[in-house]
Amino acid sequence: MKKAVTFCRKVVLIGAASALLALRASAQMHVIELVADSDSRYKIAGQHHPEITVKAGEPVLLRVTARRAKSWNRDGSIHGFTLLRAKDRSKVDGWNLLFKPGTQEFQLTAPAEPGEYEVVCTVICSEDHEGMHMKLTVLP
Ligand SMILES: [Cu+2]
Repeated sequence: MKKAVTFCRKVVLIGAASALLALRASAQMHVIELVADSDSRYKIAGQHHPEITVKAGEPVLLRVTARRAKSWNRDGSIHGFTLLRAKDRSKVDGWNLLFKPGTQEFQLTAPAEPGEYEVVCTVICSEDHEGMHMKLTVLP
C-alpha cells in the first residue's frame, strides 16, 4: 500500500514537472492568434489590416480559429495557409497548412531568411478566395 502511494506521488511530481516545462516552452514561443474567417479573410484581433511579423528562426505557435465560408475541400479543409517568398512566390517548407472548422494549433519555425513573405489561402473557399492573403515579415 505504501509503495503504491509513493509511486502515485512520483507520477504527480513528474506530471507537474512536465507541465512546467511545457509552460516554459510556450513562454519562449511567439504565439500568433489568427482567424481564417467565413468572409474569406484572415483576421488578427486589434489589427485593421492584418500582418504577421516574426524573427528569423524563432519558434512560432500559430493558433487558428477557422470559420467555414461558402465552399471547402473534400477532405474537410475550409481554408489554407501557405507561405510564399514575396520575391519569387516560391513556397516555404513547413508552412503549408490546412484548417478544419474550429480552433487548431501549429508549431512552426519562422523562416531563416529575413524579408517579405506572403500568406495565401490554398482552399477555394468562396468566389472571393483570391482576396484571402496577408503579408508576413521576417526580421533579422
Ligand atoms: Cu480561404
